[in-house]
Amino acid sequence: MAISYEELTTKHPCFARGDKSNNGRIHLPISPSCNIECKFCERSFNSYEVRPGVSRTVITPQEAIDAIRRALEFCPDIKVAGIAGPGDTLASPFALETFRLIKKEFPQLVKCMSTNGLLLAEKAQEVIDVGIDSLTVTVNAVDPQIEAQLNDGIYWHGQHITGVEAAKILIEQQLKGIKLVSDAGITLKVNTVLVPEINSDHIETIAQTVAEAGASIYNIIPLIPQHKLKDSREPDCMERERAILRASKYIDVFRHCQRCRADAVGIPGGEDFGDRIYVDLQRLSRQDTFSHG
Ligand code: CLF
Ligand code: SF4
Repeated sequence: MAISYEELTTKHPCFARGDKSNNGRIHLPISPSCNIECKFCERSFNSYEVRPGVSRTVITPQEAIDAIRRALEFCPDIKVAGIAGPGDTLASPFALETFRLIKKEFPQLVKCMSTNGLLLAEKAQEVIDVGIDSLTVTVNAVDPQIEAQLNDGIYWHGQHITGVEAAKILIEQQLKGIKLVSDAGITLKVNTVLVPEINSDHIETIAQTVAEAGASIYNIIPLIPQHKLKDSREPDCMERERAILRASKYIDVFRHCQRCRADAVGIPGGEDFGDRIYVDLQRLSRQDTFSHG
């Protein structure tokens, strides 16, 4: 049985209502590939940038278990084992395989997964059976015309589909997946990347729609202008606050997102132990895919 939302609000740093939490998380950079093409996604392998999409390396499920063991020695406040990249967690089998191992080795840890949701409806039963406690789906629009401005296309059953047609499929699968997983009792968070000229007037509709589909909490992540949206701008404080206020009419809003790396370790916003945990595991740098927290 997955942990309840009420319990997560006290145990999980990214499901905290109100004040910032002092619980920690370890991100396991286990998922190398992605199946969609977000226009703001820029992956990088290095140890210095602090943003989603960046990792020192990609590790194997067994290495993830060793990494958790080491991380708990440095930071006993870690309560959550999360997988958020560097690609999509459902585009390859490694994330679910790792959670199976975590369930056996560290039953006390909250199992947290983040996905773009394209394969969520198809893999919902597997996600439920593996025992995920908290799931995040990134939904940047629920209107295909808007989504198509944020995402170039998807890889869907062996086909590359682009534009509004791709956006329609993505949104349909995301909402269907959110419903299936939340109906099974798993607490669901939705992340939205706030892009001022594209989806800022759409936030209220997204919040209302995902709350109706079963999400419990909502997180608005300010755009980091890069890749094809490098000429867009980051939303200012007023725009963020306005978006939060609008979303709060329908759903709890998480306010302490740190736009974490895919291999972050520690309390979000505090000291990062990633260098000590992943240093032996760094391999040749790769230019592959990215994550979304
Ligand atoms: Fe990681 Fe994401 Fe789980 Fe948190 S991060 S997989 S839900 S354990 Fe948290 Fe970091 Fe923001 Fe993500 S502060 S980027 S929301
Ligand atoms: Fe989008 Fe995440 Fe895939 Fe990058 S890794 S394209 S942000 S879903």
